Amino acid sequence: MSDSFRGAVDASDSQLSAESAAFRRALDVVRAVEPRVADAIGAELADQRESLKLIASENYASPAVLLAMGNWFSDKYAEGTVGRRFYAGCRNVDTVESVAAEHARELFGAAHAYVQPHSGIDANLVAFWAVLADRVEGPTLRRLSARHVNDLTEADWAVLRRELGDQRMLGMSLDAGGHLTHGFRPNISGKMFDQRSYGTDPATGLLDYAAVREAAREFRPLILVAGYSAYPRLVNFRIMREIADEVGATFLVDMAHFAGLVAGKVLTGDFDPVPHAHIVTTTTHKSLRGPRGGMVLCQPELAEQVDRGCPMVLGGPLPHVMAAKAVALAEARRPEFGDYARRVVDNAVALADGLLRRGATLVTGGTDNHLVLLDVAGYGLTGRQAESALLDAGIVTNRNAVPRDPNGAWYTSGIRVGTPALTTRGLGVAEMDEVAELMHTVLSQTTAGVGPDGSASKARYVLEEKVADEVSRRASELLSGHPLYPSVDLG
Ligand code: DSN
Repeated sequence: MSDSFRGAVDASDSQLSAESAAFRRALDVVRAVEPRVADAIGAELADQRESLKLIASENYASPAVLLAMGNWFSDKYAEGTVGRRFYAGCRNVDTVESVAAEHARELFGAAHAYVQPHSGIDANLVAFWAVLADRVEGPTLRRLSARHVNDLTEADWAVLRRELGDQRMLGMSLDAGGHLTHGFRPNISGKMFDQRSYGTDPATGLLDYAAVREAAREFRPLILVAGYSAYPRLVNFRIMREIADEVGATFLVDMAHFAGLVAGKVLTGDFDPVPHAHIVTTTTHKSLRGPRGGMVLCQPELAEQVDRGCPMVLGGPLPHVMAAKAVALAEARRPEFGDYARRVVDNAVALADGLLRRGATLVTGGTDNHLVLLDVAGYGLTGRQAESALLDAGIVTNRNAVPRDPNGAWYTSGIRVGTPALTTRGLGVAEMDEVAELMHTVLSQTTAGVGPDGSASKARYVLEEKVADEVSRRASELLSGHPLYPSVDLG
């Protein structure tokens, strides 16, 4: 495993064997009850070891993070917050929640951290409700802010819906790389808010701050959202905050994708959202390399409302996951994590360069962060065809819309790739050229297929088995130099 990962878990030889023993025995216990589950867990490790994981939102958590989740905290209810629970017996939950929040505050330089959200969507919902409660005037909202949500009657809810009215949210458009939870219809945020989006410059693919300012002046949103899941460049949060201030908006940044780059101090100054935003949301499992989950950081004036996240919009906290968040955040405070974050970006730039040299088209022409967005139309493919062909060759990616995508959000014209996982595994800049070569080989040798009636298909494709097999062999060879979880031998 990579030096950075060794550093992150500080693994000595004796710990390595301890990890093998821990996972083996845990699986034996599971196997005694339901062997199919134990087998699937083992098979998942084997699959992850064998595939070239380029999904930009995935990573590999350390054994310490994984082990922190499998314990008795899973049995505990702990609605409420530290020291103010709706259940008795939460003293140990209070400990892990406090430790996780302390690490989060220190790591990100945040005034307040709320570590209960179960996912990024949940973190955003907590943040949206906190802003609504803080900003929207109305007697029912005020009562809601002051009391337990269960105290509201049906009549209260009817009044509340009227009070909320059509609050406005301005966020990045989905096809420019924004996220569903930033006010789009398939998500509840699209029903809670009257949403408008800002896109990117058609010529450069870059965020156009003048256009954002113009949209904000015209639309006057309650919340201005920045953050993305498929934009390969940096966002200047200082400028975005200036725009928010000019129109009286609360500035919210969803840093789910790049939290690890903020934690590792690769994104600083204007590019660090924490000093500029009123409220920041994130997941903990992407570039931050923690357990699956979410988190909210905010300025002091929003802290009380944010802490009402459970039970306002969240189910009972997951104390076992908060324990794992605490471990991951402690790991991210180590100097090695800064090296890791820098190498994530170096690798993404090297991968982009390798693809460009082979003639690929990249949205914005490259990357400044952890992800690269390929427009695969140049290969004569849809994103769906490219994703499937790459998977046949052991390369795991996901299809993604590109700006103004003619194939829509289902078939798409793009493939999004990211380097957080391969960097954890220890691959470096030199190996990114081979990854680019493997991807290009598959994409250039795949052709679009036809449907049963002979018409062009957006899903079917043709890739010779021998090409897929050869790429798969080369990918395995590349990965064999960087074994995944070498400290874990399931036997
Ligand atoms: N599903 C995540 C991603 O892949 O980017 C975002 O929620």
